[in-house]
Amino acid sequence: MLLSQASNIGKLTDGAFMAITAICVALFLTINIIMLYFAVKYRRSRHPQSADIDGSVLLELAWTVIPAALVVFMFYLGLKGYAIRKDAPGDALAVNVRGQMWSWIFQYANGKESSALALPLNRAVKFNLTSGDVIHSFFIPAFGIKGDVVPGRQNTLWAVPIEKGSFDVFCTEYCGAGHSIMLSKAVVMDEKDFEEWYGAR
Ligand SMILES: [Cu+2]
Repeated sequence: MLLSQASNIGKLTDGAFMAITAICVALFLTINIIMLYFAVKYRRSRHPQSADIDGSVLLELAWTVIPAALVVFMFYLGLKGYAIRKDAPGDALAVNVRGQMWSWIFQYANGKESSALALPLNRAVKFNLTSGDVIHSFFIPAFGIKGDVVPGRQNTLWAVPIEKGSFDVFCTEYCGAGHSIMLSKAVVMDEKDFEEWYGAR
């Protein structure tokens, strides 16, 4: 799935991705159309003698300042999304995500453990990422979130699931022979169903 709209963060990620893609497409078309135009206009049959050009301050400023501003704008889009990812709401449901060769274990505040990630709909979830051995990476494409799972430190991510369903969970850091089977599911359910699941030990 190209779009990651099953969480609030995914919508932001997709927004930034689409904006950057639109800028790239616009630049690609502009540059190629101008190039074709000049290639035709100044073809050899009409301009057998080439001319010396001394440069143009205005043009040089334009092609320096405009791309620089675009780069800064794209950086800003990325930074904004990155900064938001670091600040989970205070009332977020905490889930410890433990990566190990080659499976995921999800631990909840009441001590419940699961190999699948059960989540309530429309409630913020904070993921505390820890590793039992080597470096892994926790990735839920449908949520638009991904974080390194590093031994000896705890990284965090958060998201609000906004769509019910079952979504793929991957490890995206090569971590050994079983890396490709290091899979799980994030199952987003109604609050009531989640409470039932959470309460059953
Ligand atoms: Cu892994």
